[in-house]
Amino acid sequence: MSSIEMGAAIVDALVGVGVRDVVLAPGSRSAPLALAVDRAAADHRVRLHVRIDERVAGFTALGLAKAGQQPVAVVTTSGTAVANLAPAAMEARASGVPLVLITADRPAHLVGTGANQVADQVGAFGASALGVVRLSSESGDAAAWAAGVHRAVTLASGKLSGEPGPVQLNVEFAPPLVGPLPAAVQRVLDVHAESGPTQPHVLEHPARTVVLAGDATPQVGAEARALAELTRSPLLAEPSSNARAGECAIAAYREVLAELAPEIERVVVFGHPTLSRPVVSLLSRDDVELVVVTDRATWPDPGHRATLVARAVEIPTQDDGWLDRWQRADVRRSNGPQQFIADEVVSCAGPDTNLVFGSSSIIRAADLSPVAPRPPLVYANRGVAGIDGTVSTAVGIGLATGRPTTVLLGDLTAQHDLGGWVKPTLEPWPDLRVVVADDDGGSIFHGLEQGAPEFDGSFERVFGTPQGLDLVAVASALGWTAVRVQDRGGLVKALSSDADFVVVSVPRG
Ligand SMILES: Cc1ncc(C[n+]2csc(CCOP(=O)(O)OP(=O)(O)O)c2C)c(N)n1
Repeated sequence: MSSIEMGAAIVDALVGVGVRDVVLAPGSRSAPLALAVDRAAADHRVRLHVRIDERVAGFTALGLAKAGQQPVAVVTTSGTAVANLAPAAMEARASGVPLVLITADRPAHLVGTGANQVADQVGAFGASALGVVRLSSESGDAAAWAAGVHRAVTLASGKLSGEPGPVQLNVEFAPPLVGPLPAAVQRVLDVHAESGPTQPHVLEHPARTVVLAGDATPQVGAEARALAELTRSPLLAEPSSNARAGECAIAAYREVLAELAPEIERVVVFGHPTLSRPVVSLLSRDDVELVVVTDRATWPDPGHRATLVARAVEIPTQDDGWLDRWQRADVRRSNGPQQFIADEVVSCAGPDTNLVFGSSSIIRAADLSPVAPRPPLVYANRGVAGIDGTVSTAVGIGLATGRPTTVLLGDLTAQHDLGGWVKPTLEPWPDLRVVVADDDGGSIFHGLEQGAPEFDGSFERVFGTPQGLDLVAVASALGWTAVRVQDRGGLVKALSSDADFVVVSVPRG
């Protein structure tokens, strides 16, 4: 894909999301945008205003947006041109005026090389900008670039956040910068900020639908479950979705997708799904209508396919046979070494307790565990899925809720937060139990590309990273009642004992 295509896609997306005015200052790097916006103006799809001084351009855009009460885009070339938008950005932030600051850039590999008119301009507006969206002609496609524009304009509009202001859209263009423009494409994203639980956005046309619930708060999880049950839709719920309950929840959905995904026509997403590749491919399909339900100002759409973002939706009830087929296909096929640990801990956690998952294999095992009849409240740091701070997070959750809390995590994840095992003597401490799936190293990597036999020679040292630590000895030294168990029977016994630190030995793989 080329810079010319990216320039055209950006302008098409601006038009599609409702931007009516674009202010442009001339330059070379921004040429793909200049040509595309000139065509859009000639076609009466936008009003174009050209100013030679970027500071003038910025304030002109500010005036247009202030009085028009709609997001306005202002386009500059790379280098100091960008910095000239700073005064207007500062004013726009303070007075809540929606501006999209489109700053053309050179490819990132040129920053710091002495190449002409290159500065490190990402984040140039500092605290004035509500956010930065970055695009490059060297990665992504027209759908991805349009999705970036939709995010930038929605964020600037304050539609979902209630906080309008300036957003930087930094776009790297690699040569060639000019050429014949592709045909204009209408790319529409509906953002329904006015919808909500009492006034959902109504989708009338029938489509074979699944409700997909990623990591979410208990409230959002309950909404996902309620929508699935009301409409008899299969519910594909990750362990920390707080929706993995009830008869619509398909426990082994990740595996069932292999059979039934081709028939899905609409996905309604709640929360932040991150756990499995079958879900990522579902969310990337262009023959699936992707509806995102969110109460946040940003929304998950890694495949750049969302067509509707709303705070709540109403969808038609599904044909009887659809849910039935998912339920009949809901049979787990795989059984990895950590599976029994996830199954037992999930089934033992009562409804008035918290269950906190570490990242890596264990939460993916729980993603195949049977649906618990009365599940606990579930938490996980899935924002960026780090293996750091998991015990400490669980301590915070236990303290905030006052409920008994179990944290289930891998051995490296546990060791990463060794400082979090220390119980401060003068501080309140929650009712907390730690359960470690101990396979002495990172098993997740065995299932990824680096687990292939050709990397065997390097695997243990740079991916597996076994530490050989006696976790029970360390935990005991820190005052925990720690035990090691070797199998399911031992785990069941330990979970009904007083032990607050349970290490389960499992083979890696
Ligand atoms: C802070 C941080 N560092 C590194 C990673 C990369 N990473 C992901 S999983 C993993 C290994 C986790 O091992 P373990 O906790 O034993 O779980 P297992 O893979 O065995 O299930 C690492 C290093 C990360 N996600 N977060």
